[in-house]
Amino acid sequence: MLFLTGLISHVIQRPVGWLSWPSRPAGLYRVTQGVHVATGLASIPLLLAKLWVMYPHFWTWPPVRDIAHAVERLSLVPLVGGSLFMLFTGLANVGLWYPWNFFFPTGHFWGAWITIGALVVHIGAKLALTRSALFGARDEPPTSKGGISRRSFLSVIAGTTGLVTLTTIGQTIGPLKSLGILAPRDPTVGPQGFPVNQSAAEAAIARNDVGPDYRMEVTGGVTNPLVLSLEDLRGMPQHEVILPIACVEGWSASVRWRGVRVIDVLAQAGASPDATVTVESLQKDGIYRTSELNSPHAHDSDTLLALEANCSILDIDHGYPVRLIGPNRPGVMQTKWIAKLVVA
Ligand SMILES: Nc1nc2c(c(=O)[nH]1)N[C@H]1C(S)=C(S)[C@@H](COP(=O)(O)O)O[C@H]1N2
Ligand SMILES: [Mo]
Repeated sequence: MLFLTGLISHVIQRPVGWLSWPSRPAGLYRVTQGVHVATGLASIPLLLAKLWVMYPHFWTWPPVRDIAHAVERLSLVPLVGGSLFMLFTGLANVGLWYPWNFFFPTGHFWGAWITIGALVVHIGAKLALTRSALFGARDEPPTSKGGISRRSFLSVIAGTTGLVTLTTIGQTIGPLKSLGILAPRDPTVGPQGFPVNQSAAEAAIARNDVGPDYRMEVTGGVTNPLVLSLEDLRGMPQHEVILPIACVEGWSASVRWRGVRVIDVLAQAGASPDATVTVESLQKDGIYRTSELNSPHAHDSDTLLALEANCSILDIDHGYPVRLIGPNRPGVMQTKWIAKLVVA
């Protein structure tokens, strides 16, 4: 589950030819990513408990009995190392803490393949061992640990896992909000009633860039390139839609957006009906300054160039003057402070 939901998030952000992530259902990514982060957090006590129980077995003698046993033991290095790496990097990312010098998504992605590969090898070797154990001596699992019974040990672990889940999913699931004491974000706190990820100051957006001289360009493969002022955009038909910002860090918040449909702008520019679009920000650097609208996302009537959130003009930290908002997209692809739409 953890592996699959993670893979989904990865593939959406780095599109591959054979998969075009749909724009519907609008809240799907919110669910897959919420599940990813919640199951990841819940796995932490499970992994620690498993290591605690297995620890004495790491030192058994002789270290290797036969080939299957050697494979099983060797696979533990990437399995244990990988699992610890995945849960640590995931937790740190949720806490916006990066005590390493690789790019988090890349490291977390390759770590996942190593861990899952090691798990498959480990289970394969274990099956071979179990089969031979049926005919030979048996390796009894520990029935108690430091004086506590197996049963109470298991209930402590189940309890801890449940507690972690209850105290963190409140960041997404409204009715559990009051229990969310360990939740890294409160989805209701921030300008206009929802959180900010990367403020205008952090993105080095200058006041000047978003003043009266602001223009949004529509260029690339179009018959009628556009240069639109904020007034031009306000003069076009406005649409309202309630869509979540669903951040990869696991929090999400529903917001009422108002603005211009991307399809209306594409039609005015004379883009082809299967056009894809690169959305570019005024932000000068940083990896999240652009995002791709694949064809289903570019042509969804709920994909907006938002000018307002929750019934007031966008706060500069939420992307004033214009930000992208579309159904079923990861937060990182809801580009703020739009400068340009480049059509392909
Ligand atoms: N230009 C730009 N747009 C951006 C980002 C960014 O760093 N730069 N961060 C993204 C991320 S990770 C998220 S979760 C959403 C958050 O939007 P909000 O700050 O309005 O809640 O904006 C996205 N848009
Ligand atoms: Mo995000």
